[in-house]
Amino acid sequence: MIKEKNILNINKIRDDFPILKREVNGKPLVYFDNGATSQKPQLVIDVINKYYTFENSNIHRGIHTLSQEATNAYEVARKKVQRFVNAQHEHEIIFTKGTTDSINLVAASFGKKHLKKGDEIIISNMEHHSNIVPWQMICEEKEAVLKVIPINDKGELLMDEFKKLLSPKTKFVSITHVSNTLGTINPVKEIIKLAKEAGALVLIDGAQAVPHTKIDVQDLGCDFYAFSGHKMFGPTGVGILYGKEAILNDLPPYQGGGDMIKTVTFEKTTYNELPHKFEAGTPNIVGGIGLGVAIDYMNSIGLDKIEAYEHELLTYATEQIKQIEGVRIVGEAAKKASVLSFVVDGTHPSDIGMIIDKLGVAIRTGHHCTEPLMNRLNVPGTARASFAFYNTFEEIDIFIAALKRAVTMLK
Ligand code: C6P
Repeated sequence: MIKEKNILNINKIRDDFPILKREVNGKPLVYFDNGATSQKPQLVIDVINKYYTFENSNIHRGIHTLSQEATNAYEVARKKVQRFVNAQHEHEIIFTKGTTDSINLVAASFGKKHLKKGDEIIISNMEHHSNIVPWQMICEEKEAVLKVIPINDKGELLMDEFKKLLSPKTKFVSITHVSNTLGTINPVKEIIKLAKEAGALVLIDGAQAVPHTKIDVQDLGCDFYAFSGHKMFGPTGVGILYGKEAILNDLPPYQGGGDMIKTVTFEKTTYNELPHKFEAGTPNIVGGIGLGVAIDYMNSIGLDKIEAYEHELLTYATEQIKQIEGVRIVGEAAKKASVLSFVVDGTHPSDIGMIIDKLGVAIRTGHHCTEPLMNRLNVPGTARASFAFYNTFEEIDIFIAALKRAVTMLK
């Protein structure tokens, strides 16, 4: 039963997202593919337009006014990110291209300096490829071993198995906060505590958590936290790596180039201070600025309200979908974010996706870049509806009606 439909001023919020007014295949768009990327509010679109119209300049390089203004706007955005995740210092916030880039940075840099033959890295069975492949690559190079925390059939981590995997050989634990495919919210605080007791460093992949819940990296106690701007109402091509100051200082740079150096001679290069040491080359300047505006926007709504509202959406959608014969939910963890994955007996997920797209409903189908998870659950793929705070209960009704039609057609 839905307790509160009116946690948010939903009409006002929807007005802020121009794309939500468009039609797809002659029907009003119902956008339930927020896990892949979220839509952008007008404020973010406007700041990108304004930047290229009036302010465009390179940063950290020029003494002229435009360059200083652009540098200032970019560094203000960094401060907003710092406050948003409650990092202790703003130089602990590294701008990257996205979650994938952030994880690659850590795997390559940590691996290069600290990984030796026989060392172990722990990930889980529900990781996105972005949190598997970079670790496989560095393990192969260093002859280290990748260990995997198994899950139960509901899509929850087996914490006892995790404890058994931890040993003095464990050098790093890298785990997703929220599963993009199942919606499972993992007990990351406990994972971090256990990993730290074993002497390992910990990275949390926050790509699917940051858009839905308040993050406090100091409270979590993680060494690294990675996320993407485009899943949290900001632009594509920008993301964040939070890292603890002492640990970032200890790691070697990931890429060489402009901005990450102090001095260069042909004999020797010395590196810049944090955060610039990890930010080689001209960054996605407007991406960073746009991300800052997206953070302002989320703050103006309130993370608590976003979380509560999305919980209601998920509960309602789950109740409704369970009433359709032949539909099976994939991922029934006790704690879930607003992701609803499912399969329909005797049908292929992509057929479902294509039919409901004709009815204006956008969902994602396939393996969701989690092939090892699909193998574990013995499904080729799923259909996935993922909700954001601008979605409505009425849209869920449209989705359910479209899904019923698809199921009838395909049976
Ligand atoms: N998941 C999805 O539809 P990038 O592409 O770097 O912004 O994010 C990668 C990534 C890493 N971790 C998790 C948990 C993710 O969900 C994603 C992106 C999208 O589920 C696209 S595959």
